[in-house]
Amino acid sequence: MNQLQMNHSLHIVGVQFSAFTRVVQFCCEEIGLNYTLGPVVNGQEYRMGSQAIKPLNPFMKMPVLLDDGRVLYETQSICRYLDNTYNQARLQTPDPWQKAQVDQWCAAITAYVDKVIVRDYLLEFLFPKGENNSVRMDVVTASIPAVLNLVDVLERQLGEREFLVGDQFTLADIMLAPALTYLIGGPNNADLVKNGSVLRNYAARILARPTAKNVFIPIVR
Ligand SMILES: N[C@@H](CCC(=O)N[C@@H](CS)C(=O)NCC(=O)O)C(=O)O
Repeated sequence: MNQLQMNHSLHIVGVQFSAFTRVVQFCCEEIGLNYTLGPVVNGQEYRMGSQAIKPLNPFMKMPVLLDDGRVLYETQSICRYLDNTYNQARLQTPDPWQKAQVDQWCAAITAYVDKVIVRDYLLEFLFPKGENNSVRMDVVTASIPAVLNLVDVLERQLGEREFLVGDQFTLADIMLAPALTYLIGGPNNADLVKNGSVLRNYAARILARPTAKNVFIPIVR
């Protein structure tokens, strides 16, 4: 257990397959924190998207962090809090410009990567909304150009780099990992992220981290 965390209990209210919940979990794993994760706290179930979450998060989104009973929501804020409090901000780099780049990528990933890859593309396969719960292929087809554009943006940013920002693993890599690994493990993945490509090799490096093994597991619903 991380020394500073000795007397604190950390719980991530969320479901493990949720991409944003995985971000916070991956952050805890990278910092070496002791945490629990799940939608049930003291017998109360906080189902995804339900009104039950309102007392914890008025916007009814997961994840929510409970740190010794204190409540914090929004994935980026949770990760920064954990890194600042328990990790001497090592996942954000000491250099102000590099840190701004980390912040920029965290914001862009939250806004655009999540929308394009998770909401508009992958969720159609996970929760199909067509007739008799079939996948709406017209929706999938319409979403693919934006996915390909995003893959291109990420590949350009990575270039020859090992990590998304600068030369160290940061919160930006943590933020991207769940959506990216879902994309690479998902349908049409060989067409969307080519074998041997910069992005696929980067994802493989992230998945090879020892801290990834409890996070990037098959989906249990
Ligand atoms: N801005 C929020 C977004 C979190 C979010 O969209 N969570 C999803 C699960 S990955 C959720 O709670 N969805 C339920 C719903 O929208 O009803 C954050 O960054 O934490």
